[in-house]
Amino acid sequence: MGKAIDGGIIDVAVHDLRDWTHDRHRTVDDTPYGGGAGMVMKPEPWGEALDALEEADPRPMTVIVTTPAGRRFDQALAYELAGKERLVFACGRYEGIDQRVIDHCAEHYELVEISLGDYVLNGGEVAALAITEAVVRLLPGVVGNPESLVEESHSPEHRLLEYPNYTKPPQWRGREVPEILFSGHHANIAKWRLDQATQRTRDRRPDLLADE
Ligand code: 6GU
Repeated sequence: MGKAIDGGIIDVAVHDLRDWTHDRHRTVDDTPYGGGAGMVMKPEPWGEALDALEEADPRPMTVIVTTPAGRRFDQALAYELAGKERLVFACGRYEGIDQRVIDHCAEHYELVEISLGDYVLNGGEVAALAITEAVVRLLPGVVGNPESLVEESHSPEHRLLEYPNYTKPPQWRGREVPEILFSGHHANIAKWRLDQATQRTRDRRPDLLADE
């Protein structure tokens, strides 16, 4: 992401939601209506923050709310987001954000609720970083060699896990590099790699082979 910023491909800003509070304690949460554990993020600071960001830049905002209840993040969604002009991550803390903020975003912006997977993070900040890194590396000029985007795991071209990689030295701690990789026979090497990728995927992620 640093390279993309330095190269002028993206710009990034971080905001503190408390900048849009007005009380002495800069309160962003409150107890849930209906009772229950934990705190819920108040709608007013979110509303003012989103208004301010909208006002500061004419580009259409795609608002991403990070939540374990969202659409599962994957490489296809990373490609979708890479096509957007302006991503705004709303990182919730505590038990969540008042639902009216989500509904407001759905009405006024393009909204995507995203989950990294079936586990719970305390806040959305780490998730936002992970999503950002997956998206930014897809932008032209960020990854050094664009071909490495084609062969990698989960690329839309093959949806297999990546084959194992080797580099020098040819022996290391008694372990050898597979002989085929020294053969110079590009067709055989490609076939071996496809076999390896297929076998790995069958062993580790059979779900990837099951659909389509
Ligand atoms: Cl995107 N956010 C939070 N807070 N927890 C998560 C998540 C996201 N994905 C899985 N758990």
